[in-house]
Amino acid sequence: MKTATGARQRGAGANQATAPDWSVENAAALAAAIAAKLTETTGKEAQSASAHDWYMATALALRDRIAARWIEARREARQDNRKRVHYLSLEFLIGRQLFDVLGNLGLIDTARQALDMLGANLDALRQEEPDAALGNGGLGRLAACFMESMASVEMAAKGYGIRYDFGLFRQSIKDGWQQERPEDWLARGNPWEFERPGIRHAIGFGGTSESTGKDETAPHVWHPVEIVTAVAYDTPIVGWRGKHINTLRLWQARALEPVDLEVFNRGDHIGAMAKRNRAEAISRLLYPSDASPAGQELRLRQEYFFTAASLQDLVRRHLELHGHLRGLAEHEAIQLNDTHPAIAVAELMRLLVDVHFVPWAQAWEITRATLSYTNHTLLPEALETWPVPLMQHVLPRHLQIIFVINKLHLDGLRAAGRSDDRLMASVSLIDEHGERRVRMGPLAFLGSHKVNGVSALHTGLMRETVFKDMHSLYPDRIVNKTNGITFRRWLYQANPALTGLIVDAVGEKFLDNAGELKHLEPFAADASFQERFAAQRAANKKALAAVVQDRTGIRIDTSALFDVQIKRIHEYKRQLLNIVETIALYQAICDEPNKEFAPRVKIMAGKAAPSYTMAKLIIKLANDVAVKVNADPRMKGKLQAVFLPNYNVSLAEAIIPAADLSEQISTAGMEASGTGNMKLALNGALTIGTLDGANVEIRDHVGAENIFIFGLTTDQVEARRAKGIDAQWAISASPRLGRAIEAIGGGLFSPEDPTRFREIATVLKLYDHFMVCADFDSCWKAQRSVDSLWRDQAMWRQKSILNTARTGWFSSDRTIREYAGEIWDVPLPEV
Ligand code: 26Q
Repeated sequence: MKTATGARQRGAGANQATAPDWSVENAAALAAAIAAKLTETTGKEAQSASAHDWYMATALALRDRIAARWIEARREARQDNRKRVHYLSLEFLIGRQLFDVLGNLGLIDTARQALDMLGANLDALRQEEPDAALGNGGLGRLAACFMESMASVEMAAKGYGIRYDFGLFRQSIKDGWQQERPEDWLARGNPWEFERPGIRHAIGFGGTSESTGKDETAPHVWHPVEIVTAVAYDTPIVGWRGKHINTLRLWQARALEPVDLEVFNRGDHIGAMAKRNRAEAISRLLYPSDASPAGQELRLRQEYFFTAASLQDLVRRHLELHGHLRGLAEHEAIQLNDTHPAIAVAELMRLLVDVHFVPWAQAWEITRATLSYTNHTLLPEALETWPVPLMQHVLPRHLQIIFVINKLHLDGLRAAGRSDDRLMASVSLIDEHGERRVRMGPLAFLGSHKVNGVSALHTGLMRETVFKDMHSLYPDRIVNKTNGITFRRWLYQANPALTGLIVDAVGEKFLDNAGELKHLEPFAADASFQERFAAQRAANKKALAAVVQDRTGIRIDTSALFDVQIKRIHEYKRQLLNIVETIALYQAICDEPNKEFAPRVKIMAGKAAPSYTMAKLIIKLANDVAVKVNADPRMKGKLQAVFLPNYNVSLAEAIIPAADLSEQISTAGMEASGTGNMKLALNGALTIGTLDGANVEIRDHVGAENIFIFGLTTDQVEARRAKGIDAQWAISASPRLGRAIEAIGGGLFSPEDPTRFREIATVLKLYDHFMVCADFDSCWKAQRSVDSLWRDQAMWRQKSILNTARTGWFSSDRTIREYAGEIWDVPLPEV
C-alpha cells in the first residue's frame, strides 16, 4: 500500500479545487482501507454504517497514511540536527481536521471518489467531526494557524498545550439569552490523536524548598506535597503538500494512584477519590474567559502543569541528543504564547540550577537565550498577576526563584545608577500596591531575549505604555511580528470556488506562495472576471442563508449586502456600536421609506464569557433588536438582523466566504491585531473599521480607497478620555444617536420588560469608556458611503477583488518566516 511518503516525489502541480490530486494514492486503494477500518472499528458492514462511522473510518485510514511520513519527518530533523521550535500555548483552537489533512495531502478528490465507491458522501461525513475548540478566540486560533504554517514551511516544531476534556462551551440562544453547555468533543473518540502512555512526566505542587548552599543562588531541593502525572497525546500536523509533518503534544493530567487505598480501607469511599479528582481537574476544562484572569488556583495549576511537562519533555530529549544543557539555546527555541506559560522562566531556571547544577548566572543566560514571549493584549484587566501567598502555596520554589531574579535585576539597576523609586516600582516583578502580586508580563519580558507584539500599532503601544520602562532599559528587546492566517484553511478549504477562480485566472503559484496573489490585480476591472467572481459569491451567500435558516429559522435575502461582525463579545470590540447603528438605520428607514439605503442583512455571532454580564446583555439586545426589525413589514427588502448561535471555527468557515462587509470597529488602541479582519478581507469582504490593530496594515496593503476607515485614532481616544467619559456632548450633537439610545433605554425592543436595557443606555450616556457615542456619527457616515458604493456593483466588485489580490502578505507563512529569522534563528528552505 502506498503511503503519504509518496507525496514527496511529486512536484507542485495541482490544486484541490479544480485539478486532479497530486498524491499517487488511488481511490480504490483508499476505499479498501476505509472499508477495512469500518469493519475493524465498528464491526458493521457498509449498509448499516452511520455518517459518523464513515467519518471515523476515513479519519483512521488517513491517520495510517500520515504515520510513516511523520516518523520520517522526525528522523530527518534529528539527523540534520535542526534547531527545533517549541510553541507553548494554553490554547489551540483547531476546529475540524479532516479537510486540513485531506487538503494538505492532496487527497480531497480521491477521498470523495473512494467514499462514492462505498456509497458514502464526503461532504456529509465532514459535518460529523466535532470542532476541537481548545481555545477562546484569537490567541488560540493564531496558535493553530502557526502550527499549520510551521509544518508548511518545513520547520521542525512542536506545539505544547493541554488536552482539555471539555473545550470552549457550546452556546445556544434561549429567548435571546446566551446559554452554555459543556463541549464534550471527545465523547465519541478522537481519531487524530495517538495516546503515548510511555511519555509521562511527574509534576510537583506545593510543599517546601530546602537550600543546599551558602547563598540564595545555590541549588535547592524542592519537596512537593503533591505529584500529578502528565501523559502525552500527540496529533500530527500535516504541512502543505505533505512535505513535512510536525506534532502537537497535549498533556492530560492523571493521578499517581487511582484510589487512595488507605483512605478507602478506612471506609471513606468517596474521600478515596478526592486526590484523583483534584489531580485530574487540571486538564478537565478550558477557562472560558478571554480577558479578565480568574486568579484561581486551578488556573495557576493548569499553567504550571503544562509548562513544566513541556520543559521536562524538551530538556529530556535535548539531553538524549546532546548530553548537556550548555548549548540548549543553539538547539531549542521556546515561544511563550502570552504570559500563560510565563512560569517557564522560573521552571527552566529550576531545572538548570536545582536539577542539573548549572551555576545561576550561566543558567540565566541560557534561559534568556532560549525563551521569547508574545504579548497579545494591553488591556490592564487581562495582564496576569498572581497573589504572592497563592504562589507560595502552589509553587514555593518558583516564588523563591522569582524573588532572586527580581533582586538581581533591581540590584543591577541600582549599580547602574538607575534607582529612582518610580522606575524600580514600575519594572519590579512584584506589584507592591495592596496585596503583593507576581507580575507575569515583566517576568516573561525579563526572561526572554525577544518580546513581540502582534501588529505594528500594538507593538508601538507596547513600547509607549505597558512596557515603557522595560523598553527604556532593553531597547532592542521588543520587536513586531504582525499576525497572519493560514490560507490553506481560510481560503482553499473554506472557499474552494474562489480558489478555483483564482487558479483559472493566474495559475497555481499562489498556492505555494501567497504573495503571488497580487497577479490577480489586473483582473479586478475585468468585466467577465467580475461576473464569475460575483457568481461564486452568490453561491456562498446562498449556502450561508441555508445555515441561517437552519439555525434560526430566519430566511435572509441573499441579494442584500451581508454585513458581518463575528468575534468574542467584548465591550472594546463594540458590538454595541454596530447595534446602535442598526437601530438608527431602522429608525431612518421608518422615517424615510423612499430614501435609498443599501438592502442589508446584519449578521452577528460570538460567545460571551459566562461571567461577563454586560456581554451577555449585549447578546440579548442584539437578539431583541433582530426580532423587532425582522417582524416589521416596513423593513421588507431593506433590513434584516440575525444573531447566529455557537460561533466557532466551523461556523466562521461558512460565514467568511459569504460576507460582503467586515466590521472591525474596536475602540482604537484596544484590539492588539485581529485576525478575523484578515480572513474576511482575503475572501473579498470590504472592511469597515477603525485605525486599530492590523486594520492599519490592511489599509496600507489594500489601499485607502478600498476600505472604509472611520473613528477616533489612538491619540484622539486618549485625548478624549482625558476630558472625561460623559458622552452628553456627542448625544446633543447627534439627534440620531440620542434617539437610538432612547429606544434602547425606553424599552422599544423589550416592551415586556421595559427596563431590561436601561443600564446599557446609562453606560452609553454617562460612562462611554469605549467611545461608542464619540465614534457614532463617523461610523454612520462611513456606513452611508458603504450604501453608495453598493449601488455601483461593478465598482464594489473591483474593490472586493483588489482586497483578495492584496492580502497575500497576511499569510501566517510570512509571519512564521519572520519569527524564524528574527526571534528563533532557525534557517528554512527557500520558497
Ligand atoms: C488569562 C488568565 C485567566 C483566564 C484567561 C486568561 C486569558 C485567556 C485568553 C486571557 C486572554 C486570552 C486571549 C486573548 C486573545 O485572544 N487575544 C487576541 O489575540 C489575537 C492574536 O494575537 C489578537 O489578534 C487579538 O487582537 C487579541 O485580542
